[in-house]
Amino acid sequence: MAYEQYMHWAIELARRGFGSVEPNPMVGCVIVSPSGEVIGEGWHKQFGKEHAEINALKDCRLKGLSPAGSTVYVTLEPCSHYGKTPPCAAALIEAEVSEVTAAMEDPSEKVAGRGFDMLRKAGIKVQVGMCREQAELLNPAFIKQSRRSRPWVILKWAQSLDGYMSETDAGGNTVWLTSEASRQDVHRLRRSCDYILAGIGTVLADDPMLTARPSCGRSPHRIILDSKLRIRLDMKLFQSIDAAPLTIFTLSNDEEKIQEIKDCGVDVERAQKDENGRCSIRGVLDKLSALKAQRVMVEAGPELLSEFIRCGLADEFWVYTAPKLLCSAGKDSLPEAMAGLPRSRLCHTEFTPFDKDIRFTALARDI
Ligand code: AOF
Ligand code: ZN
Repeated sequence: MAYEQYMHWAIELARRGFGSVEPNPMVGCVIVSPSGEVIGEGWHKQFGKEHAEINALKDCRLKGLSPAGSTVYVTLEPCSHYGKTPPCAAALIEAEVSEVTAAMEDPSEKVAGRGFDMLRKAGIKVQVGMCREQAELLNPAFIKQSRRSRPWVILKWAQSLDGYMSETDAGGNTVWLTSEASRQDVHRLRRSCDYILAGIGTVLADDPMLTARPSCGRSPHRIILDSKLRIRLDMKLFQSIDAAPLTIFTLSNDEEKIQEIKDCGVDVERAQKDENGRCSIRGVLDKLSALKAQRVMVEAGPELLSEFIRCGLADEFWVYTAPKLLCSAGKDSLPEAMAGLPRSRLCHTEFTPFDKDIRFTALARDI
């Protein structure tokens, strides 16, 4: 096996943590014997639980093999700190491995090169940078938050083949456009995010809960942009406060309604006004940055989605296309809302089938 193949496998293992490890990074690790045999595999499986290296060492020992003298391929610098778990660098030293090949440094303040220093001081050979770009793509939000203290914004929407976002039945109720498989995938995406943001238009039209189901212990904090405070207290968002916190950003001065909302255990924040007299999305993102938000998902209608794109605030896209033609020139037409936007230079595009739907994912720019 060429050496890069070991790192490719570690990257594949890392991906298995998606939707369970955040806000920690996804990390994978492969332990290779001097004869080139993979003797241990591990990945970070759940937030707060063992890191990838510890799981790989455990795997090795469970097979009755010794990691002494081996080479460790890991997608991120082994940590040096006592967090929810003891430092991985110390565990690798104790295991007497000979070499550590890491794809990238850990950019977070608490590690930032100290893991490599510990290993080198213990006489372990350290190499950094193998498959760096692919490893960085595993954790763009973690990297952006560590380096620039700004959240990573993911725009998600579902559409018909002809670019409409909602379908209504004869009674005027919104019906699902995409398959059950796509919807399950969306819930995993929600679990990977710390905040989920929607506009009041979507809330009034769909009465969504915006929680992750099943939550597996993690459902994003819900943010609603509602400049005129049109939200109603009987909406599902209010009935699911125990499942996930809810904050409403508004420009309204209706103190009575604000108090009523607050009495339900919901936070109400004053938004800044943008040039169109609506809640400023930049202002909201500034507030979320101050709260160290890492992954902010936007599940909104075409207007708010295109506003994020127009302002250059979108980092990543998740678009589910269902094999349906709605042919209804309704308000929720994406082509209309997005016409005139600067031509995007999407990169790292991927197409994945979900039952009869296609999921398209892309980054707005290179990381
Ligand atoms: C590693 N291997 O698999 C991961 C690392 O709170 P803790 O103890 O879980 O530490 C979380 C931090 O550890 C996280 O912010 C990142 O810097 C690093 N993640 N490090 O050696 C891993 N997931
Ligand atoms: Zn660690």
